[in-house]
Amino acid sequence: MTNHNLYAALRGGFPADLDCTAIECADTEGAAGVALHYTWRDLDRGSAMIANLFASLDLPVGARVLVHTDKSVEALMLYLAVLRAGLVYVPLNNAYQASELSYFIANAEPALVVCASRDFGWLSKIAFRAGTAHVYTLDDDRRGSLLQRAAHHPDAQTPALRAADDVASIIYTSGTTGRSKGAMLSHGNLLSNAQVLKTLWGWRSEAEGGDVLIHALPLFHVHGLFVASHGALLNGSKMLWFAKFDARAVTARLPDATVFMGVPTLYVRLLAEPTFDARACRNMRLFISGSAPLLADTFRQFSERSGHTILERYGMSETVMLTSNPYAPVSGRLAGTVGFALPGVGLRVNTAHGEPIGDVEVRGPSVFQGYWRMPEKTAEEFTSDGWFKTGDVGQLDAQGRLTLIGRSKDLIISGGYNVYPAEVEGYLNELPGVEESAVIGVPHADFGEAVIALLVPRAGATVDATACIAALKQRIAGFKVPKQAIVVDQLPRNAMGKVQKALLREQYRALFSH
Ligand code: MLC
Repeated sequence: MTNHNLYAALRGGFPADLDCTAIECADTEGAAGVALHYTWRDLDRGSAMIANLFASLDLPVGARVLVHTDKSVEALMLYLAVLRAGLVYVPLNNAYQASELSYFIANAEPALVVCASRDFGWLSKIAFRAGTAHVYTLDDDRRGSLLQRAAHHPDAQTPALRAADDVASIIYTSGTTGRSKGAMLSHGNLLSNAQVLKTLWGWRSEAEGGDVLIHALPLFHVHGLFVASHGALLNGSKMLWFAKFDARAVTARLPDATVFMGVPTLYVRLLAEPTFDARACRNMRLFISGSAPLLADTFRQFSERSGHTILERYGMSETVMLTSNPYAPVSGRLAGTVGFALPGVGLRVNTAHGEPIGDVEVRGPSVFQGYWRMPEKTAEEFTSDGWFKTGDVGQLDAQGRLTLIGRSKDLIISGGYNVYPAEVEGYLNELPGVEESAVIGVPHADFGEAVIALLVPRAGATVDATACIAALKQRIAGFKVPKQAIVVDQLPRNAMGKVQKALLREQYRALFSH
């Protein structure tokens, strides 16, 4: 049997000289204040040692490794190790708190959890109670029990035999009504997508001058973990690694890079940075945007300031990347559209009654294997003829170019993070004095959309909006917490009794415009 282990394919992309730099840490220093560099050999050996540690634990086939750590190169090695060991990688946003983690651990039933030392106390309690056998720590300064234990294991390892449709990773995506669903992505899903993008986005070989990617996105989502990391690894290209995005620090390193990937907020922040200009971008080849709609205004301003035309693409956790504006000609990259279906991706707009706008449906080699332990939800999200319903609403032009127009589900995208109003409303409704709530997204210059809440007090009760926000900050990840809460007497409802969110969005759309 051919081994479809994704690591084997990524390893095949490493350069012949394994001792050259694979990753340079741009915002973290090593001992004695020296910039941290990792060679390709370091990535290979480090991930082998962790994979061998996992093998020594005799974890069952398909065991999940749940990861809740800060961004670091060792966290990337951990991901590669999970692939090599043939286990299933389950990354979680490091902003999640105990109530959120409890759900994910109960749902994923991980055999092994890796977390930051600061969270070990509460997180290990949740994990051990749920039956997790091993909890290791990994900090962003190379400390923690994971690396201590891995250090005792050999630094060579043969990637476990995996079939193309074996699950490599589960990425949790929030549900519109219920709790998050785990999208199962296989080794084949991830590799096929990475290979298509390597060609489409013109990743350059060493002979063509090579590429250097600025990696400034989180490692727990499809964008930073798969699109960015796989792109560089598969092409054997160096990464300039930022643990955290900072517009000034990134601008200072742009002259050393050729490729940048970001959510629109990162582009907005680069534009707000006075040192960002065409000179800083002089060696850049490609700026890619995704995960949220890029405003035409940002697209235009960016082009004026930098001389570069952002390439916008479209994807989601369940499918990895689906469409892209053209790499060439640059003039084919249009603001407000997400471009054409990637080679191998089937894309259709399911239009009723001959309307040009409809539900975007897709199929192809990167479409996921289904939701983890939710066969009925999986069935609901596919059409009877096997197309995945993205939940986005769009329009195709005569050439096959897709423009996204809206969403069929109640979803807010804030700074590239998905926020599901129903989840936040659930937490708000539990607060004392709150009868009901409505959470909506309104335009916001930095985050694209900002989460806000309308709160209706119980009869005779008073509700302090600021206190409600403070209470929520103790319970859920900060990016989900409303930036503003407003106390109202009642919520507008339609004849069916449903809250009219479109009306509320209209009413509060200027809340953050100055
Ligand atoms: C942070 N905060 C946010 C936020 N990020 N609030 C709303 N929306 C966000 N996205 C809040 C924190 O809770 C905190 O609040 C305050 O901002 C400062 O936190 P921080 O961590 O210092 O923020 P910052 O570093 O500025 O983060 C902003 C950001 C980050 C834009 C750099 O959000 C980010 O990296 N976003 C990228 C998300 C991403 O990778 N998406 C890809 C999804 S994959 P307080 O109140 O405590 O001060 C996908 C598929 C696809 O969608 O197609 O790609």
